[in-house]
Amino acid sequence: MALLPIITAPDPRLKKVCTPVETVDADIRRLMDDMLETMYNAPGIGLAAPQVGVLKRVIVVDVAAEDQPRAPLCMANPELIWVSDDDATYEEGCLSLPEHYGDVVRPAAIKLRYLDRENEIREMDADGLLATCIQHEMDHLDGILFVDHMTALKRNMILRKLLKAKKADKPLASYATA
Ligand code: GNR
Ligand code: NI
Repeated sequence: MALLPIITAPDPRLKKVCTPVETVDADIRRLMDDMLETMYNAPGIGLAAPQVGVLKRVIVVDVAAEDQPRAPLCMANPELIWVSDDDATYEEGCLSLPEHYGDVVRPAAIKLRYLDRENEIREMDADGLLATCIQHEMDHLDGILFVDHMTALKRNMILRKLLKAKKADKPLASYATA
């Protein structure tokens, strides 16, 4: 297992539409395991492959409370097959937008289909924080960040601050080519 560096915005890799996984093989399983380790270490409740620079449709999630046993979920090619008419609003954060938070409205409950760590097709229902987190991770696979659900004013305020932070602690050459 390995800790992977997490990419922060602005970065072109966070804007890409990711490629479906053909088979969950040993390489994808290693990616899932490394992503889980990276997520727990951050700490976070979800992580999408593009956040670690891999443009594949892979996500990991664990919304179990800190005092509960771990409940990791590993998914390749997740697809929504139903969403509720009811919406829910959560204050979201993102490891790629560190120290910024904002309210996002999404369907309150979902049904999804995905390939699990053993390459088996699975379906599951989710609501509450789990539904929000899965939708947040699935957005990453299409190059969408939670700030893209907010007003342009709020989004640009956050992205400007993150760009400034990047410029402040990186030499000119590295962000010019990022
Ligand atoms: O750790 C995370 N917390 C979180 C809180 C509310 C809604 C979504 C999330 S996901 C985030 C980790 C992350 O950036 N995943 O992409
Ligand atoms: Ni995120």
